[in-house]
This record gives sequence, structure tokens and C-alpha cells, in this order.
Amino acid sequence: MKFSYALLSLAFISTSSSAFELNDPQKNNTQNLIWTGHLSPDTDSMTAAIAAAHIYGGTAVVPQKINPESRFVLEYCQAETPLQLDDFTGKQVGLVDFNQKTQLHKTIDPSSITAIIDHHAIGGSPVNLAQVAAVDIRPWGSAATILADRAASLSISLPQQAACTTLAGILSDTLVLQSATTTRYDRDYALKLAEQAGISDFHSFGEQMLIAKSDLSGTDAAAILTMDYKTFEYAGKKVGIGVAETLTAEQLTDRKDEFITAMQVYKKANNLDHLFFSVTDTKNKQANLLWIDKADAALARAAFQGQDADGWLVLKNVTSRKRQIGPAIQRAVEAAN
Ligand SMILES: [Mn+2]
Repeated sequence: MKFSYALLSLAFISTSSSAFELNDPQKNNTQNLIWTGHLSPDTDSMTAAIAAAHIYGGTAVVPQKINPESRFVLEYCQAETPLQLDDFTGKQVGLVDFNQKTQLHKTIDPSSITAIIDHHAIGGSPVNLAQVAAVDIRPWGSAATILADRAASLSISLPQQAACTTLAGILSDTLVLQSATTTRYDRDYALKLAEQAGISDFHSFGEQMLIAKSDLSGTDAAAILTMDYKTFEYAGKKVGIGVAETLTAEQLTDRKDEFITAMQVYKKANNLDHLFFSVTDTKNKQANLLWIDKADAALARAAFQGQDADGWLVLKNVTSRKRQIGPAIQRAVEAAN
């Protein structure tokens, strides 16, 4: 009796999970449905999860601690803080803002993934799914933009707080519509969402977000290294890239020795083949790249033509890990292996 019940419920879960429909939310089974972004959650991944939960039902969570910029956004938008979930066992999971297994919370079983809404390349080591999931990946500036478009095409109007957080997702990932990854969709939806949220000057909101992100004077180097951090798998090598976007880059580049120590500890503890850290200067639109050993130095030199400055490699007009830093390092790793 017990056994057949278990079988029945198993059949129920697998049928419903394979049937997730992004175009027809009414049809979905939203039982135990969780929306989550990547490890080291950023504002786009958090706000895309919030928007997805509004559109499709279920609960938005973060898989790790919320960063200072995102905390500012929640306060500004008067939105509820998403729960930090440490155990995804038994949940039906929708992924937003990533598709890499190296960025997946370790308790997420790939067979529980029913949807992926993302704006990243399916390179490196994407999640390996035996079942068919509903997948929507577009080359837009943020995952939040894709969710805004989903809501619009389903005639679902996001509540004011969620319109505000979704706007924040767009502004965060596109550096207030200034990054090379910005598309016309990001611009259009930023305008629409600002209107919906009752924000008359979204540039000022974006500036305040950048400032909230920039003040890292009281944060230790190890925390800064992993605050906006991703692990990739390139040519079978585990490659970590941490980024600190800031308007006040000197505040961080002056702390080079602290970062070197933090990177040595982190690289060893996480068994990484290569590790890079960029203090990304959003005011002067340049990246300051750091590494800690010879192999990483060789890769950085192969990947970039930059200028040396006090132990950092300065990369002019480089602000995007997704579009610029990641792909260049990927090519260098693949060429070396
Ligand atoms: Mn994103």
C-alpha cells in the first residue's frame, strides 16, 4: 500500500515537472515550486526569481547570502526579502540567470529542474538534464528583462514592489543601461517598469545602487572576492572569476595584498585550477585584473592586452565578465589545454 502510494506520487511529480509551460502558467503544477538564481546571488538573479514567482507562482529564494546592493534594492522597493534556502531537497526548481552546474546549489537535484530562464551562453559545463525542461535563453542584458517580457506577453502586471525590483535587476546587470550587453529590450522595459513602479528618475535609482555596491570599506577581502563570483569549467579546468564592481576602484586596488592572501586561501580550499579577480571600475569603465600564480599569469597575458599598474592588469573598456572577461579567459584556457 505504502509502496504503490510512493510510486503514484513519483509518477505525479515526474509528469507535472516535465510539463512546465512558460507560455501557459495556469497549467503548471506549482507545488513545491522554487525559483532560484546562481550561487553568490547578485541583484539580477534575486530579482528575476522574485519576478518569476509572481508570474508563475511558487517561492523566490536565494541560495546564499544577499549582497549589499540587493539589500539596498529590497529596502528601496519595500519588497519582501527572499528566504535563503539551504536545502532544495524535494523541491521543483526553476533556475533564473544561470545554466552552469558549477553555479548550482549543491542540494539541487538536476532531475528536479523544470525551467531555466537565462541570458548566458550555454558553454562550459551547463546543467545536464535527463528530462525536458522549459528553457528560455535570450541574448539580453539581464534575466530580469526576460521576465518583464514574459509578464507583458502574458498580460500579467507585476505589483509595484516587483516592478521596482525587476527594474533593479535590469539596471544592475547593464550598469544602468551603459554596459556593452545592453539591448533595446533592456531600455524599453526599464522605462516601462519605472513607470509601473512610480519611479520618475531611474538613473538616480541606478546610481544609488552603484553606490550601495561600491562601499566595501568595511568588508573583508575574502568576502569581497566571492560576493560576485562564478566558477566555470573551461576545457575541463575549474576556473573561478570574482568581480567587484565599484565606482571607487582605488579603495579596493589599494588592498591588493589582502586580495592576494584571500585568493590563495580560496583557490586551495576550492581546488581551482585558475582564479582571477577583477576590480571593475564602473566610473572609468575599466577592469583591474589580479591573479596569484604563474599559470594564471600566463593565461591572463594570453587573454588580454592590458597595462600593468601596481600589480594589477588594467583593461580599458572592459566591464563585463559575461561578455568580455569570461570569454577571453575561456579562449586562453582552451588554447592552453
Ligand atoms: Mn544576470
